[in-house]
Amino acid sequence: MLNKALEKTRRLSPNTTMSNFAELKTELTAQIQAANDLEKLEQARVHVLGKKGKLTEQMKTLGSMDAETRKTAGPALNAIKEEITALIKTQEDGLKRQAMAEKLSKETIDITLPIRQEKKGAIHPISRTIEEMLTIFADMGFEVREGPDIEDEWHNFDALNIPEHHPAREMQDTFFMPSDENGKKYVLRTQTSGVQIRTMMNEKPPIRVVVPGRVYRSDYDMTHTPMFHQMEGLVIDKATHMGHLKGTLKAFCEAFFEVDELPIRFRPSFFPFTEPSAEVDIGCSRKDGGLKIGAGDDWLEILGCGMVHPNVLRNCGIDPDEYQGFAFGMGVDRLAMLKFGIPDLRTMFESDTRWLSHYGFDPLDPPSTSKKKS
Ligand code: 2U9
Repeated sequence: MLNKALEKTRRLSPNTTMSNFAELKTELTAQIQAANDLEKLEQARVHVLGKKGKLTEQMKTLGSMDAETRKTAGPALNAIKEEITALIKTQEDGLKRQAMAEKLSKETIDITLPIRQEKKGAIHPISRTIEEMLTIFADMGFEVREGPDIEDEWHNFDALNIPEHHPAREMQDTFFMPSDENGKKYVLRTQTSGVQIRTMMNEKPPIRVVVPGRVYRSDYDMTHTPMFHQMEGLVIDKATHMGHLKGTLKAFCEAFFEVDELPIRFRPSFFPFTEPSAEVDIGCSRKDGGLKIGAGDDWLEILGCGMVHPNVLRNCGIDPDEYQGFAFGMGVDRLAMLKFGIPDLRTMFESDTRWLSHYGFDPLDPPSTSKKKS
């Protein structure tokens, strides 16, 4: 069959070939236009452009034509192929539109049916606590800085005046990461302090920043998880002193726990990065197994703080004779547990939606510490 067709084409003059092609185009166009659904259109496409399709077979004859005939036949066949391909696409789009219109005309929506109850999400108590804390600090003029969870040893320990053999560096406490190709050592940050180091190195005082973020220590029980959240603060300015530190933290605690005249005490302590250092307790009562903040004759430790050690300032290129500063650090998760009465820290990270619907917050409900519009 094919050989006969080829033989016929070989013997045709260029003019005869062109009129044959015109006939072929009319025939193929009619076949495509006759397809009145997508299935028939696909059959027509295979019949024309498939491996053994009519047009494909014609294109195969080009190789056996004499050079003169091929000169006109080649471009003519390619033009037909392009037109037919475009026609198929147009036909397909039209049929698809038609099918969709038919489907839509048959579908009905019963707008009287009751809506399906959507599950409502909730804000995690830790996110809420961070939001509340940042609102309070922002009102006092602090800005937020953030940094990497994977920190190099210099930013996490050395710059903070933490000596080589300090227990905080011990394998038991710190998650060590593989060193890089130059032998530089990395850790999962044990505190967010590396961010303050970068801030001091990159910005000019006065500096007033708070740094919220995840930190990591190898520990696990009711009040410790290997990942937890901290918020640290740093103020660097001329003539900054302990009075500023005490005033700032008292104002923060009163706003956070929503207690006026909250009893607060500063106990001397030691941290390598601050001198002097203190731990801060707030007044509370522990009666009948319950904890009430702001009243009673007991104390509850809530954060650590101090004046930034001169060595830390020097490590960041700040002259301690010109600038002083104070710093503080607190565990966000512990503050959330205290404020919202959550007994076990581990439950915070179990992704249990029942727990979240109990302890979580309505996203539309603003934090209690937000300034009320007057
Ligand atoms: C720089 C200089 C000083 C941050 C500080 C504390 C005291 C502290 C703990 C609270 C509970 C960590 O999450 S916790 O276990 N933190 O007691 N943090 S002073 O001092 C800095 C930080 C950065 C450059």
